[in-house]
Amino acid sequence: MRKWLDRYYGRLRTFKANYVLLNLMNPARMVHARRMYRKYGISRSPLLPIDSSVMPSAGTEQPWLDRADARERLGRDARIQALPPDIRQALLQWPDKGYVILRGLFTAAEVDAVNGEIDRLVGEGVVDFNFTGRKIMFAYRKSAAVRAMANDRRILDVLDLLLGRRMRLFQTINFLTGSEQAAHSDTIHMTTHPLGYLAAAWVALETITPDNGPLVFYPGSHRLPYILNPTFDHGGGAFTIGEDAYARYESTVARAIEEHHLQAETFLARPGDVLIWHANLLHGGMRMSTPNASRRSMAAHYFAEDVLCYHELTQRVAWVEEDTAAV
Ligand SMILES: O=C(O)CCC(=O)C(=O)O
Repeated sequence: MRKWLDRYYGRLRTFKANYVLLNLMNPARMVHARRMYRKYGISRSPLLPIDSSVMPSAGTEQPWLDRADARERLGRDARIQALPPDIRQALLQWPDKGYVILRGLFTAAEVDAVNGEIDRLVGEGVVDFNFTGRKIMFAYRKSAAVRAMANDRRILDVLDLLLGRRMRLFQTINFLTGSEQAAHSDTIHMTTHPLGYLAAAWVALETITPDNGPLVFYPGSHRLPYILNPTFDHGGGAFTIGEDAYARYESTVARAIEEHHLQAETFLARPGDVLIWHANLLHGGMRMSTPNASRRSMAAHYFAEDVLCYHELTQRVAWVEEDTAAV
């Protein structure tokens, strides 16, 4: 039954009209998008399908650390100078590498609290795995401990500094095992206008070894051009999203990794370690060499509160809660 529903849901998701209908039925969730459409002069209804091909190009800006002089400006920044040397070093590599590692950010007690909450929520059926069978989406809405970790002020402060705007939580994903997800950039799923105002924080909730499917990432890949709908054959049409659009996207990314000779790194971590990555950093989940090994972790995605967030691949605006710190 579950498999049949998933397949049915999968097909349903290709019809753009469904999203228009869902948007129409959820006016409260469209408030942010409407405000951003006005702000950025996007002259079409936010109910309708959108992707980067219809975004205005005039006057769009880049995050300050994506610009050519990023390294120098960051080095001179007073906030960076005031940080302890290890954190300063970690942050200084952002413009070139596109990631920052913060070791030991969360205590064992904080990690245990989140793990306990996830077990409880899964056990009580309050949250469940999505169609991938590996991801528990939006658990922050159901648990104060998850919410507190995702909205940790130290993470938000780093994100605000790196992106140059006030960042806010959009979504959390909790894992009990590895995702084994192919390399991708978050911007294909959660796109912003202007581009680049998104980042993710990944928290190790147990020891991450080469065997339990660690996060894998490609340092420096964030500097490659964004791979978005106009730059690959996604197979979609006027009324439908390409049924295998994501597989086509993944092949395009795999080719880019090969062409640019990108070298993978893995995030081997202790519980409480955090890796923050750039909107366009290519990353995914390594194969689990021990099948179904436990790999408790949480990915949280954030975007700047005064930009438009939408879903490039499924061509719809994101539904944004007004306050993700207190749901
Ligand atoms: O945790 C993983 O294995 C991958 C996570 C990921 O790709 C993401 O959250 O964007």
